Amino acid sequence: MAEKNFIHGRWADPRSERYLERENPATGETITRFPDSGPQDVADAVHAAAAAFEAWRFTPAPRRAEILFRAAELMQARKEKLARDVTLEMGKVLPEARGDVQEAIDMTYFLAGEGRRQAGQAIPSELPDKICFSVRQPHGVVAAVTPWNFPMAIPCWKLMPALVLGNTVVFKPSPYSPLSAANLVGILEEAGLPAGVVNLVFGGDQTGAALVEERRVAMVSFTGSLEVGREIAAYCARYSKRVHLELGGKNAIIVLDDADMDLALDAAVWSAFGTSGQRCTAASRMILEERIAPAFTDQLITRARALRLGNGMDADAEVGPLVSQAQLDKVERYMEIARDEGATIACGGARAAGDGLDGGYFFQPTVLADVEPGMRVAQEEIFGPVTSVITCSGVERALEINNGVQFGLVSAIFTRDMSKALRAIERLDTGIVYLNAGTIGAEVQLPFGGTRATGNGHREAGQAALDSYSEWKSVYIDYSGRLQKAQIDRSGGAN
Ligand code: UN1
Repeated sequence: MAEKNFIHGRWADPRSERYLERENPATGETITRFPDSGPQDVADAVHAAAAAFEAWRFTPAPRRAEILFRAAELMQARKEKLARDVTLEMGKVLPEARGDVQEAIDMTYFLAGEGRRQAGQAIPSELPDKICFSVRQPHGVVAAVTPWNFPMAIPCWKLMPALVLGNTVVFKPSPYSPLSAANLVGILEEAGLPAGVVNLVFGGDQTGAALVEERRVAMVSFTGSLEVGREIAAYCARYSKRVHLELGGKNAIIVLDDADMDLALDAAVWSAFGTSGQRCTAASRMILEERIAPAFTDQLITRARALRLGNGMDADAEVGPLVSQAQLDKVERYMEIARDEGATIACGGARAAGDGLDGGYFFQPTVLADVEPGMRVAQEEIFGPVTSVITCSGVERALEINNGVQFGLVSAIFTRDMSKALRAIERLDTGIVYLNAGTIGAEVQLPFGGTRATGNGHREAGQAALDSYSEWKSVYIDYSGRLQKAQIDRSGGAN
């Protein structure tokens, strides 16, 4: 079986004639082949998107949105099959894969609703007989370069706002999640999207780079690593391309000594080890107030040890594999780094084997203790089932440690003290803050994104997404019949 690119409404073999393979990360078995697209394929896709732009941008937004509604309905109808493909290709356990698809559905319905909103401002002029308003304009061709960890949800975060605003898209998914990409684009085709409005090119880093560098790409929306994101930002700055970046996190759960410990513990286990820690929003730090730290850490270790690793298709699996050998190697290297810096591997710390796990990329849920805030394991995004326990003297120090990393995606704090809670909400320097809930589980109707190195100030999701995928046009209509000069003609006021 081999996937095809989708260019100008047709499923096509790559002109490069090269293919890559994807394996099931739980078993190592090959599940599909897909194009390793070359510059010609990318150019064809961008050409198709550029050619489709004029007609699509002038299709009334509510009409565009109807296609999104249909796509959401199709996703809903096929939810189980879509979820199984997510598990098959990237390993998360089936209930989480269903959540991924549900988030894609939610986002698609939400943005379809924007077909009849997209409001601008109507605002007074400083001159008589003059009307002022603002409207949103699409950018043109949007390149959506997406990761594998939410292979249904994140493409929808990017494609749906782009489309409802009248942009056309070239979609380059991660080479680790080709099935979901083909499923999503197939659904958009079936929902009635005109040819060229969404194009799909499979490939690796070089395909992504060729897409970013295509002259007719007006905007790049990228979710992935900090290193690649910075390269994209630098390139886009040079050529005045719009850019949206989502580059990860080093999120913490703060537990103060008055917190509901059982609740905090449930949240810690779910946020640190859900999706095997492969979420931008994963809790990779636990910042614990000294008095409760020993007991909390002990229980966290007990809970981590009890988690059942397994193929995500198995009903009793709680934690699936990592996505790839490279990711497994990376997580393993961090165990060396942790030891070298003086941290203690309190549980886990190694690959998991036996019991049917041998063929997959499984890593044991890991708790690192004796971690200081400045250590690399407490500063760098690991993207695996690893969390670092850091102790602190009180809420002020907890906030300082929380904010003392380069990323700023999510913070969570557990406390029953309202003053401390409100103070923390104000001071936690992240794009998302949770009180008495873990770090994962953002909903589609609120802005999603982070401060500092996590992004470039843009947000996905919520109505904030509209700002990323459009720009404003301000319109002045003067019906006075004479030349009126703003700032200079000042009759009738205080002067
Ligand atoms: C991501 O990991 O990049 O809040 C996205 C959450 C999910 C989205 C995660 N709704 O964990």
